[in-house]
Amino acid sequence: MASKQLLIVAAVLVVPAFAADLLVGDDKGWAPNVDYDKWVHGNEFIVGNTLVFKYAKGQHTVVEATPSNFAACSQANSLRLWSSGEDRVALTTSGQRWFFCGVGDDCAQGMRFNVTVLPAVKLSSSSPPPHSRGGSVAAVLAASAVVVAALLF
Ligand SMILES: [Cu+2]
Repeated sequence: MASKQLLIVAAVLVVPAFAADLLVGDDKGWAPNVDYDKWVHGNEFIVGNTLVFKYAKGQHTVVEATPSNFAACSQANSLRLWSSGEDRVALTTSGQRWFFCGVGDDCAQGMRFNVTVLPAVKLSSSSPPPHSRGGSVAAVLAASAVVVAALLF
């Protein structure tokens, strides 16, 4: 009985390290007048995560663009476009990606950001893990601690 509950707790702690939904802008969502640079710096983007853009459908869009088109807020030759109001963008490969709103002059007003997606954690890797992987490892250790605590008590 108790062990089942604790297994669930452990799973909740472990899963976000590998397949977290990242709500763009947190509680402010995808909207004007949000500091997305700050949001990006406060998050960790790892292969397997999914960006979730939430906004009133019709008021904004999500455009994925090349760096130069991102800099110019240009939708010419955009890579992808989403407009559902709750767009899920899976981060399937490592590297940089660029997003902006394609409605009005929202992009020019700052409704845009770019992210660097890091490779998924490889525990077997022989190279020292970069600083950014610390959070994921900590989550796994925290989950392990919960399991150990469960066994002791
Ligand atoms: Cu917009």
